Amino acid sequence: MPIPIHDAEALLDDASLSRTEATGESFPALEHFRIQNVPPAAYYIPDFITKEEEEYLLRRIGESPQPKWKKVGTGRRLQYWGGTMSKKGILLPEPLPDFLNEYPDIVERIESFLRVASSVKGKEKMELGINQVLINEYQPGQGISPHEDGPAFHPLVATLSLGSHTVLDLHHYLNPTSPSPPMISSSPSLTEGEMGKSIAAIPLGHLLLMPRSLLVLSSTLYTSHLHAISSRHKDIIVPRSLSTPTTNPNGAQSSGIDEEGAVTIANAELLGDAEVIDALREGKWIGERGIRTSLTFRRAEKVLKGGALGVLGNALKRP
Ligand SMILES: O=C(O)CCC(=O)C(=O)O
Repeated sequence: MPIPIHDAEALLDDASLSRTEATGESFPALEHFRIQNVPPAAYYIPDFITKEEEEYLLRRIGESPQPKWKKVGTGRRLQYWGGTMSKKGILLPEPLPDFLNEYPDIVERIESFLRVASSVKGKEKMELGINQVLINEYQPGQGISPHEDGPAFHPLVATLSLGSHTVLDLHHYLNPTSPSPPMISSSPSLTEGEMGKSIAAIPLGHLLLMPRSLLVLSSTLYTSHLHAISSRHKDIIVPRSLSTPTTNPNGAQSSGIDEEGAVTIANAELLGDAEVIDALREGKWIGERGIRTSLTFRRAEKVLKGGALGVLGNALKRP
């Protein structure tokens, strides 16, 4: 059973905890959170923040000025903090707001969690260096089509879920000989080079993301796979033993969706949620979706020097 991050201090005698040198904070080793049965590498950390922190963040996000929100896709709303990307994939930086890097300082919590939890002898520490936070708000029935976050960002992202659960689908590209039915990518969020590539219609895995959890995607799951959220009002999850798994070309298990739309999830062992675990033991868990707000923490690799003012400065420069 995973240890909620904010309770980790209570378990200091656990030899698998890593401790930060700077603050003395401790975290369970990252390997505890690795999601099995999906390509490398995804980590699911339940209860990364407390209920009070979740309420506070939702309130502060809700108080953002109206023009900060953009409507996209099927009506979901999004906001960027830390700056926006130029057409050439360069971040025009702006300072992050206090609710992200002062209280509850999620940015630093994620950075130190990754650094400390990944610090294993002989292995490179995971460093993110967050400089942009993308906030998505989904009403029940809204989702996001399969996409990659693209090469403008460091191939490691962390997503915090607030308010409601969702199910994230992981997709792969088809190779020409693959038997799985294709869907042709035409999503504008795909990077230019990926447009027109066929995507397997059957996801290779599903992840249940509960409120307050953190999902970390890295390595090939970032660089050569896609992720999506289907537009549903409710999710039906069944235990793996009740589904008929199929094998995709990567050799990973695909969980088929049955007539009712029930799916199996790859992160069931990591959920740490008694209600879901009990329901799965009984045969299925049904979750009505509420409004879900997700915060995606990432690092744009190229940043304009001098910030957004630099652009203005350059524009005003005389020849
Ligand atoms: O809401 C999420 O969990 C995913 C968001 C996402 O993939 C995106 O905005 O690119």
